[in-house]
Amino acid sequence: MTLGIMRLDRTVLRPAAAVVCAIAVTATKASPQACAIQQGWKKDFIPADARDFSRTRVTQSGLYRVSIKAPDAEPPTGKLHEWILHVEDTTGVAVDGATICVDGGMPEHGHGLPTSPAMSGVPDGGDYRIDGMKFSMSGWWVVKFAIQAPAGTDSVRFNLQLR
Ligand SMILES: [Cu+2]
Repeated sequence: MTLGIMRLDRTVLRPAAAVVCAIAVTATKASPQACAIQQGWKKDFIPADARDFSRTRVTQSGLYRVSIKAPDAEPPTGKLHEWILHVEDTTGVAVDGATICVDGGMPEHGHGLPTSPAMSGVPDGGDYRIDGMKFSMSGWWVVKFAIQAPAGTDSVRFNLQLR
């Protein structure tokens, strides 16, 4: 079975997640706490018929509403690209000044993203640019964002089915 491989991957990928956080923190001079809650995506296994592929989702504790504004269509595989993530509170007011950490992977395969995406630039009207996104293959991917802002730290996950 693949259990042995998954366990190995988890061990190997932990330093990679720490690197993602370090980059994000350097870019925004924020505390590293926002990254601490993002490590659980591999345990969030969802059966195929129960996966929600919405582009807009409310964070786990209900603090923020997060949308993938770009790419418009299905993200490419095997190609470096950027995402624009929109963050607002649940009344629709844009949230600027957040620190966003990125993690993700394929729960069915036990591997993470091939790159270490991080937010870059200054958020504008609740829009955050995430650089360095890349998906190495087709299939079910989970991308998880940890969002730290004055209203609190929360996380949101998106499911993607890439062809
Ligand atoms: Cu895979």
